[in-house]
Amino acid sequence: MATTNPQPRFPAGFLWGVSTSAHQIEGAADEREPSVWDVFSAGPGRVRDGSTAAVACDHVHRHAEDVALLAGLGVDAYRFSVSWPRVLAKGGLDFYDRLVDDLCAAGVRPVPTLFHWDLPAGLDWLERDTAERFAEYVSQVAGRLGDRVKTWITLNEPAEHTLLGHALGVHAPGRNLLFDALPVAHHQLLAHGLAVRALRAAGAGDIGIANSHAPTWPASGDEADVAAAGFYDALLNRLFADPLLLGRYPEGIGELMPGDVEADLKVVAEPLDRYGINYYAPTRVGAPQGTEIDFGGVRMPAGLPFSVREIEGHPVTDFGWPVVPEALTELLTAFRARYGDRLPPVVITENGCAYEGLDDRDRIAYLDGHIRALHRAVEAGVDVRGYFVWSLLDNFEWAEGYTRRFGLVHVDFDTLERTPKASYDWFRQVLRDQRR
Ligand code: GBH
Repeated sequence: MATTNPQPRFPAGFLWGVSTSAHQIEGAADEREPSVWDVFSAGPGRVRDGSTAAVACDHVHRHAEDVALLAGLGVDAYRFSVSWPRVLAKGGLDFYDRLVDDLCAAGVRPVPTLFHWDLPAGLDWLERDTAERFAEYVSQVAGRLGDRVKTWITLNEPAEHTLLGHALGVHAPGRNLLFDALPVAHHQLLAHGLAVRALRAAGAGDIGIANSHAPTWPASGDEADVAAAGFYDALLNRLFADPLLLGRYPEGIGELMPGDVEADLKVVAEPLDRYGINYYAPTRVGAPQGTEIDFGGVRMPAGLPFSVREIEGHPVTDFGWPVVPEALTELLTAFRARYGDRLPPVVITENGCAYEGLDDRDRIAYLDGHIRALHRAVEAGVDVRGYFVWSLLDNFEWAEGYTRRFGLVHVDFDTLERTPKASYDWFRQVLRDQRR
């Protein structure tokens, strides 16, 4: 069986890790300020199982156990996120201070993401001022943790936060603005650039962002399908990568942004040390079909200048997302070709899949295939420096509540008991083989 062979060896110093995010695991909601996700998930019909993340994995009270799981796994690094609403609460930074100490004591490098969708409830990404407020908060966090934290990630997936949260309304804050959501993208990118400056001012040397990217496949060779796929690619991939790496918006999109963005783009394009990519699946896109369409479980309104189509001929996860490891190689080599030397060393900041069960062979096969596909990108000359599995723990999967399990570790959401899955043991062995 292919999955029992040792993985091909990655370059020395390659960073192996796992990822989580604050809102999805922390719980202890009464020990922080409210976020847009607390408000959103309290509304009826927003989250599939009617749940909220008020308790989630109760990680705030069980972080010692979770750090022990990380140490047992043998990862080099742990990517978690800092909750801005928790930092706003009195003593909120104390939790991250302890977590970072525990990680360092366990020999695990802390890799905090400074924003993973849980905006403080009073703030709004439609307002430009939110970018400035973000930079202030980032300075505060860096001032407290910067003596021990050397690796920082500014934002998680501003594309998904814009699309799902502000254009389609299926995530917090639940707005249905379609193309009028574009300022949300610009303000997050500006917030990123200001945060990079704030982190540099605090002495940080290893800074990146985690963007979601997916190769976009035209539904056919027809001109209309190719054009629609190109537009989708501009909106979901290049809208975020181009300003960061090339200092400009894709053609036709800059014009839709608020005001004169030229000066802002200089801030957005502050040089980065790492470019983080969250990869799950490719997307197949064709000309509009005039009906509602399904996008990974999300209903998209008709009237958009494209339609997302099903990818056939591949296994799918419990989420319905196709399993296509070779698309990760394709994504990375295409990135290298497009951005050339402007592309900093890449880190896969998330990769994983939803499956039920403790004997999760499907997850092992998914991860195995993707790590091999990543290695092929390295062989093809892409400078890749790390790989993080999403996720350490089963957690609050946003609009899906607790109905989709991404963890290497199972969580019983009644007792909060943690149980390592087969994939946890498998990934531990992968890490051992890499170090032999
Ligand atoms: C990430 O977003 C988030 O950062 C993380 O918080 C979350 O828990 C995790 O992924 C799992 O969802 O229908 O086949 O075209 C992932 C964003 C958007 C990636 C939808 C896959 C659709 C795949 N995803 N996309 S498909």
